[in-house]
Amino acid sequence: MNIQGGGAVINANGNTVTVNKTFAADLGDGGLTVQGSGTVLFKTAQIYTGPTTIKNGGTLQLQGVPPPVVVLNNSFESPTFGGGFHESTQPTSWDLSSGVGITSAGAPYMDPSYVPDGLQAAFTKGTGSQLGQDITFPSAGTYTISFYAVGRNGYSNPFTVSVGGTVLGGQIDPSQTSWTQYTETATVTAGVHSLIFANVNSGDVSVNFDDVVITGGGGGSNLLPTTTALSIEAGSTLDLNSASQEDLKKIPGITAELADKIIAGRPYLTKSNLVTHKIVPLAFYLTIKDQVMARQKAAIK
Ligand SMILES: [Ca+2]
Repeated sequence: MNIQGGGAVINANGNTVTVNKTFAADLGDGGLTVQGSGTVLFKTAQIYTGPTTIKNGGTLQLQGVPPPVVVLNNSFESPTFGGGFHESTQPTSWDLSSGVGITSAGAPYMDPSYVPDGLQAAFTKGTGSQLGQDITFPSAGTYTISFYAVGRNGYSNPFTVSVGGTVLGGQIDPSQTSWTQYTETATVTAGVHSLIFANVNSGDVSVNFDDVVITGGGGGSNLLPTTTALSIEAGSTLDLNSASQEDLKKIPGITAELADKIIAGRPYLTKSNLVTHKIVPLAFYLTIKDQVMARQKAAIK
């Protein structure tokens, strides 16, 4: 590594160079440049200032994406019913209060004739009814909790979602006729915190839930400094199998949603899997293909 122009320049010279060091603000404002053939593998988060530039055939590989957050039976498909509405039935791995259960595509009390994921969804019903699971968060940080909800038609159906006792985003009164995907953020310490969906309204009110997914967190999910501008010159690449959402978003045209889709679709045997696995349309792929690659050693799902 050379320090030049107020920043650091790393040339892997055809090898893979593993960087366990955190480049800090003392690099100056020249940022960091990766150039030449070979791969520079970052294993720790960086906090330098200035741009990140990958050029002259260099490859920057980012490792350290946090482990996924596991939500057991997140789609409420277990236990399996052949349809219908099953009150006071506990989905596997979830804790329920009374008056809750499992519903299915086409069941009564739910206007959409489908569920967003699979064949079944869970529901809470009446004041005080809750649906919850103890979630292990692998590291301190901010996580995104996404889920689908729809209320019973003809009723006001407010509910709250909380993590560790903190209500996220206030009361939600969902649509009564169509499933809506909600995303809430929770900042937590590492460890176990209860995720709870709770009915607020009284009376014969039910709210249906499906497809609970938790993503994000600390532990190196964003290895490049949040303030850095990433520029990738022709012939240089970012690794599809290891880059974080934040880093993928630095490629023009890649939104947060698309970055998440790319991450969810890992691993990629070849970058053209982006098209063959229907992650992006061919026309868009052609605009980014020279800025990405699919390294095989560090595929992290
Ligand atoms: Ca489901």
